[in-house]
Amino acid sequence: VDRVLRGRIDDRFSTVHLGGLNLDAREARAVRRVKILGCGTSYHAGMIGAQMIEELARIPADAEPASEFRYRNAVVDPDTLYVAVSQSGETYDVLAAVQELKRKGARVLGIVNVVGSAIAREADGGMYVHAGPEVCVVSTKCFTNTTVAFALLALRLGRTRDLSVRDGKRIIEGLRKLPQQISEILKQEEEIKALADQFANARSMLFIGRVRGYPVAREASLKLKEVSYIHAEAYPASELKHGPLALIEPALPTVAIVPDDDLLEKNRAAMEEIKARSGKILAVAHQEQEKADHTIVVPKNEDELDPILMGIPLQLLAYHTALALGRDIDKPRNLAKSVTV
Ligand code: F1P
Repeated sequence: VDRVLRGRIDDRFSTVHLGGLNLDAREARAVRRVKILGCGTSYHAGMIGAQMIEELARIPADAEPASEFRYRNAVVDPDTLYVAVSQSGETYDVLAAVQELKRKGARVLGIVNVVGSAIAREADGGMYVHAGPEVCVVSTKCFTNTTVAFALLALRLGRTRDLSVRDGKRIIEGLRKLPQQISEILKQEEEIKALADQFANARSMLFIGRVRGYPVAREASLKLKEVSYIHAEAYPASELKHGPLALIEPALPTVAIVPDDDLLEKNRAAMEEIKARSGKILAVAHQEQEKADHTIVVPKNEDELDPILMGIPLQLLAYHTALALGRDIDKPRNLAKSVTV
């Protein structure tokens, strides 16, 4: 995170790599919509990015799996800014989507980790996320850094729009707090390991989150699947009552993302529904949650930046659950460092 932030807030992107954003103030103002494409973890980081862009720049934004986008003859719109996200920079579904977009005349930015990779070379501009060359198959640091890069992109777009100077400063201060806050979360590793030892017996787990918490729930469920091979499903908390409540029973633990924001009471009500059906709950929250059997308390940041921190303890939970089950975390089965077909 330090590496993404260092110099990149103050220089207003002028020296950010991949050629920089390659988007002057007039062009940034002309963007009517942002469409983010990525696969797996990168798609989830893009979901967080889309929310940041809507909240901070008030530009309609959404994320879609590149693997779907490339097959559906999508409308390519000249006023849309496309952003391709990839840790490896080689994922074929993302690359194919970028090439198709470029053929149709779209402007495509890349948010990529591996320097000089295929997607970085194809993109019209963008950012490297500096998550290090040692990244393993399962993306963790890169997820965090990509979300930080999106916060910077949202600020950059917001500066040409509705973002007030006060809000801009507030977010920059928040970003600067992240490295320290992440260290605080990592200090809870022993406690998280003890929880993981309990969850290693589960056959399946449910992850819920609402709005900002939903991409976090999705990513946490993907991490658990990838490294522990425990079945996990992520649901928007608001969709629980539209079907999945039928699944709740003591043998299906739920991980609930419960940030201290204006949706706190709604999220508490969702936990109550689960408790009423004897479901076990692990909450990730900014304060102890009475309805939960366990709470992992994470430091509070600005509301828009909370998702960056809330995924980290759940990466650790997946890691320790996999370790408890004797899985090979660095070489998860059926998973490649970059999916090139
Ligand atoms: C995308 C991805 C990863 C996942 C695994 C397979 O990779 O789905 O999120 O953890 O490595 O590929 P990338 O495009 O971000 O390199």
